Amino acid sequence: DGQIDNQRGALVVLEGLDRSGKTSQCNGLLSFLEGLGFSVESWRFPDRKTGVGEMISSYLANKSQLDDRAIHLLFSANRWEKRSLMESKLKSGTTLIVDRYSYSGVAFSSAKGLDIDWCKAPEIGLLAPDLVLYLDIPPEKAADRGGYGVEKYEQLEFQQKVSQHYQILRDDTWQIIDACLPMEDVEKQVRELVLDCVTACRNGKPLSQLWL
Ligand code: FDM
Repeated sequence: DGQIDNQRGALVVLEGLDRSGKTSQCNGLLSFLEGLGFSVESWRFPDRKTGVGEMISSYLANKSQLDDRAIHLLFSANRWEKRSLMESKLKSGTTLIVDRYSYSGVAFSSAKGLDIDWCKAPEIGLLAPDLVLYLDIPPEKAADRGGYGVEKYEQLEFQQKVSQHYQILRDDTWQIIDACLPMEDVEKQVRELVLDCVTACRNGKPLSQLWL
């Protein structure tokens, strides 16, 4: 229809512990929405391809050490360097499916003991997601799913702390999905929630900013 140019895309974020199934759901959503004819891209944070992303990647692989606050700010900078592209994509009608965002940033850093408000501060002004799908799984169950890799943070005790810190960040953009259900059931819920969200954005729901 004639209004197509004004219809913005949706900013959909998937969050959850390692091994909660985020990445599979992101991939599934991408092909589902493409199949329906929507303009859609799948993104992830950290974006390891930028200069900042390379520093993060080396830290996660235990190839470099950084102060807890320094790495926190790099994760945040990695989102800031993508902000304007994110905004132009959304405004031109492309829906973005994003694997991790500021909630990971705050949950992982505050789980190390950093003050939560300090952790949130550098995220203020980034684009707020229209929908956050939290794939909820007990840390012990996630650990059973083929185990963790070798990167920093992939240990049960730390994931338990992260899980608790995620709970503090829940807001009204969040939908909690039981990630222990069979994958097809998770996928069905995810699709329904995302379609509603995409529709609301096309119908003029305004873009907003984080934590204001
Ligand atoms: N992570 C991710 C953070 O600590 N802060 C952040 O801002 C983001 C986006 O990095 F353990 C952590 C979460 C995870 C690790 O993520 C790398 P992927 O999804 O495994 O690439």
